[in-house]
This record gives sequence, structure tokens and C-alpha cells, in this order.
Amino acid sequence: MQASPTQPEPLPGAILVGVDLGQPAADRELHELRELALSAGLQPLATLWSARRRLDPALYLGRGKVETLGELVQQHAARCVLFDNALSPAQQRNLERALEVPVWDRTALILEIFARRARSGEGKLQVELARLRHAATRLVRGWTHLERQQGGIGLRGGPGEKQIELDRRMLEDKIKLLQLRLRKLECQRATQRRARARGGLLRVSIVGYTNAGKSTLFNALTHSHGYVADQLFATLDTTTRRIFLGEGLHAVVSDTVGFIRDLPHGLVEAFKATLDETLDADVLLHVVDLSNPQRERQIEQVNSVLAEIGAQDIPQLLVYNKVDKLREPVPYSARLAAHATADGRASIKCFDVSALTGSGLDALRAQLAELAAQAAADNVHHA
Ligand SMILES: Nc1nc2c(ncn2[C@@H]2O[C@H](COP(=O)(O)OP(=O)(O)OP(=O)(O)O)[C@@H](O)[C@H]2O)c(=O)[nH]1
Ligand SMILES: [Mg+2]
Repeated sequence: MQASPTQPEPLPGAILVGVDLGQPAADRELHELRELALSAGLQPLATLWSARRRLDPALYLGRGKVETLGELVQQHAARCVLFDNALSPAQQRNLERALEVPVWDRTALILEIFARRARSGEGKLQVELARLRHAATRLVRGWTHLERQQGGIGLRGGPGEKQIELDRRMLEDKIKLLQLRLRKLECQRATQRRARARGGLLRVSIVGYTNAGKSTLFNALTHSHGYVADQLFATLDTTTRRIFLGEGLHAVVSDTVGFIRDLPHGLVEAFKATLDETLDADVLLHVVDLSNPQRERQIEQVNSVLAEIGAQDIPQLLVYNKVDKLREPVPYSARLAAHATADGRASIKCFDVSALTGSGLDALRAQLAELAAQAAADNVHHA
């Protein structure tokens, strides 16, 4: 029987694999990997969880587990296997050979989602740069591995090495070209930012874990209609709007790309231009999904990416979002762990809001108005 033309094609199925290496608060149900899979257009079919003390250098998992995994692939007619952990190129290759389907790790999956989402010219360039950087690190690793295999110096310069050297140079040339094009865009952006910085306008940047509700908050604050979706990395580009805060007070607010645990380093690097907007902010609205049981960990992850881009000293307002989803309020005592880890900033201001229903937003706006008034006063003072 032929599928009717109105029926959408079923999504390619995927088996999810997680390995417990004794990490604290492991995501045993693989919630996030599931979300990542869906965001990449894949249908999670089954999961395999394995606890290991030692990793197999060739296959990552033990042989028995690889067999079980193979059976799951067959049984569900899965089209690929997704690992929550990072695989070495050799492990990936060996697993693909054993399972006869493509095997992706977290980084590859995140890069795929970014590639699907990139809309603007700049976004596309950034993603391509991240992909090339990722490919380059894997090539280098493959190369050292090859060198080791070949042993002594006398054996250097074999045909395999020449090919890899050639590939590596091509990659490096391409990376340089992309960096140049991105730098040009960065300059344009910096000029726009400088224009805004004049006049004592408060600059607010919305940051937070992916899917925390940053764009929803941005839309609520600016009365606009940016893209909101229940998927990871819905937003890749930075959008900036001016908001009115009463009594002649204004601020500019930026919405930007979300963060995630183990964000591939190359990706952070590649998105520097986009994240620069964050660096130039006077205050960060750190949006947290209060209904997510992993929220404390997510706060830490966001703070660590902020530190990586040098934005750790920008004052933060912690915006606990999605309060409408909670059956009962989360007491402050249950959240203090997060504040204490946020660089000891125990006095950080917190707001409980629902960007969706609008509850709690007045208090947040009032706080922003106060900061905007301060920024304006400072400007008069300096002028
Ligand atoms: N119940 C509830 N849902 C919310 C709230 N805020 C956002 N959401 C939902 O959460 C999902 C993610 O919202 P977004 O605003 O796209 O999140 P984001 O942080 O911009 O996500 P990325 O751009 O993907 O990093 C959407 O389905 C929103 O409708 C809220 O206050 N309450
Ligand atoms: Mg968004």
C-alpha cells in the first residue's frame, strides 16, 4: 500500500545510548538526548543504559552491550545510533562497522541541529566554521594515532600521512577564509553596538540554557513575535530590540543562542561574534526553566560558558521562568545551591516569572527601569 501524499514521512528512527561513568546527577532517562534527537528530526525508538568503570578504547562499550545494541537496531529497524557521550573517531568507525548504521555522538548531533537551524548568512558561516573546526580536531587526532601506529621516525611520510596532511591544509585554508568573512561581519556588528552604547542606553542580554524560554521572555518584554518553539536551539541568531520602560527610560534587549551541557568548544568559538552581544551587556537576564529538575546543573553550565567567553563579571538577574507549570512553588532553600555556585554571588536578584502568562514580569520590568535610570544618570555624570 502506498502512503497517501498528505501523510508526512515517518522520521528516521534512532536508538539512544548513555553510559554511566559515575558522573553526578546523570541523566539516566536520556531526556536531553531525546530532545536533541527530536530537534535534529529523528525519532527516538529505544534507549540503552550502561554503567562502566572502564571504557573500551575500540568500541566504547563492552562487546556484550554492542551485541545488545545491534539487536535493538535490528528489532526497531533503526536508521542510526546516538551516544550521549563523546566518541573518538576510531570508536565511532568501529561501532558503525559493528552496527551497520551511522553512529553519532552528542557533538555531531548538536552540529547537525545548528546546521539545520542556521538562517542568516552569519549563522550559516558560524556553523560551517564549527563543523570544519570539529573535523580538523578529529583529523589531527587521527593523524597522531597514525603516527603512533607507524612507529619510528623513519616510517614517517607514508601515503596515508600525505593525504591527511593535504586534507588538513585544505581545512585550515577554508577555516581561515571563513574567519575572515566572519570578522568583517563582526566589525559591522561592533559599529552598530557602539552606536547604541552612546546615550547611556541600558544594554540587556538574555542568556540561559536552551529551551528555558529566552525567546518567549524576549517577545513578552519587547511585544514582538520572534521564533519560539519547544525544541533545542530554536534561536541561533541574535535579535535586538529597544524597549520602553516608562518615564523616558529605554533599554535595548538582545535574545541569543541557548547554551547546553558540553557545548562543543569549537561551537562556542565559532559563535563568538553572536555571543559578543552578551559580552557588551550591562546586565544579563539569566533565564532558568524552574520546572526542569536539572535546573541547578543547567545554571552551572550556563555560568561556565559565560566564564569561557569572559562574561562572568557582568551582573546577572536570575529569572526563574515557567512558574505556571509548577504544581507547588519551589522554596528558595531548594535553589540556594545554585546561587552559591554562581561565583559566590549569593546576593544575586531573583525573579519568579511566567513569560507565557506574563506573571511576575512587572517586577522584572521595574528592576530594569531602575537600572535604566541608573545608566542614564551615569551617562549624564560622565558627559
Ligand atoms: N508553560 C510555560 N512554557 C513556556 C514559558 N516560557 C516558554 N515556554 C515554552 O518553552 C518552550 C521554549 O521556549 P523558547 O522561548 O523558544 O525557549 P528558548 O530559551 O528561546 O530556546 P532556544 O532558542 O531553543 O534556546 C516553548 O515551547 C515555549 O512555549 C512559560 O513561562 N511557561
Ligand atoms: Mg530562543
